[in-house]
Amino acid sequence: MKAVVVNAEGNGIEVVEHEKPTIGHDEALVKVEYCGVCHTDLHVAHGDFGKVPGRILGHEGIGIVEEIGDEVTSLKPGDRVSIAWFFEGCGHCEYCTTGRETLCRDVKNAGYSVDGGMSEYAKVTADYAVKVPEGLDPARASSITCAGVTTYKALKEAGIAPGQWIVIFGAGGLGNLAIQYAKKVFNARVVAVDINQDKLDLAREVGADIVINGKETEDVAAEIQKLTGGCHGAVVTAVSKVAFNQAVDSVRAGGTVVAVGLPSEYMDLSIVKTVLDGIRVVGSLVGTRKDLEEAFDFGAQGLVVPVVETVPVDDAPEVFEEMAEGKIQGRKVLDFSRV
Ligand code: 8ID
Ligand code: ZN
Repeated sequence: MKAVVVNAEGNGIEVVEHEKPTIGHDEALVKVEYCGVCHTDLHVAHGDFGKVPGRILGHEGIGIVEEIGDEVTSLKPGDRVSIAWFFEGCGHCEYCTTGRETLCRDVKNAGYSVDGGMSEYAKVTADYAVKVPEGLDPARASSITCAGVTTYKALKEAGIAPGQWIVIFGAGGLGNLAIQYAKKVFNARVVAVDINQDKLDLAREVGADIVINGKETEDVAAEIQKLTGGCHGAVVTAVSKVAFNQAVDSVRAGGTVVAVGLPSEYMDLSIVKTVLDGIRVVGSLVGTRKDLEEAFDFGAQGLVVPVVETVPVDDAPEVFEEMAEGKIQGRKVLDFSRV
């Protein structure tokens, strides 16, 4: 079967012919239809979290269950399911038992610590694969499997209430969905910041009330303070410490900054401002199975419509290059249904 893997040097990707997986008692074999390319795949391919040569990439996978192990009761052949970054937790640690399963210390992550969704067939731990509801287009569902659930969860972490201001830094794959969830699900007022004008045009189209070009605006945080009186929350999906620092200065006293993007850098944090303004800075990692079920449901209701372009699997190397150069609008999704 065809698969997109990290190359032997652990610093890039290649499309290869790969052995089809075999499943264990608690697993299911999925015939993959679509898998989106997330910026995290680029970090993994470049070894930003440690080199993983030979690993099948992908954690925005969607496909149809073809076969189930003899102990599986939660799925049946024909079900449409996700292959997500949160692939499996231990099920019994303090995180798994308190609604914070993505923080499990023995977690498995698709496309990083175990093989992921960028292949014609993938295996999943059946109880951890989330079913895709009827009426949700599978290519669009692929984007919700990471970009959607991650930003939906980040907005929950921001504690944003209807009518309040949220600023989204980075309006790429994650950011454009963050804007949609913020607007349509949380009923917030939304500022979008990006350094590429095409991303801001899309941000406007999907509902941002205010857009700010970080390259052309001298003091982004001051502008946000002037226009909104300070945002109640910020979600940072940009892959740059500049945006993290601007986010801290963009929120009002009592505001929450949710860190989502993964640049390999440190952010500056004024201790005095953090203390005197009572600012909360929190990290947020994808979402639980329940979060994904909810995020899918808002997609199925048509409240959130991921912007996707499907491309042939052989185009994967170009897609990764385009992502590195910031040229993609929404998501490019590898189409395994046509392999
Ligand atoms: O669970 C998580 N925390 C999680 C889940 C999924 C993805 C984290 N991520 C991480 C990815 O690993 C990546 O580091 O979130 C980051 C964004 O992923 P993405 O949305 O898939 O990447 P993208 O489509 O390339 O979008 C990034 C956007 O940031 C803008 C770019 O123009 C682009 O639109 N951007 C950059 I780079 N620097 C900026 C800046 N200084 C900026 N926008 C505003 N200010
Ligand atoms: Zn991702």
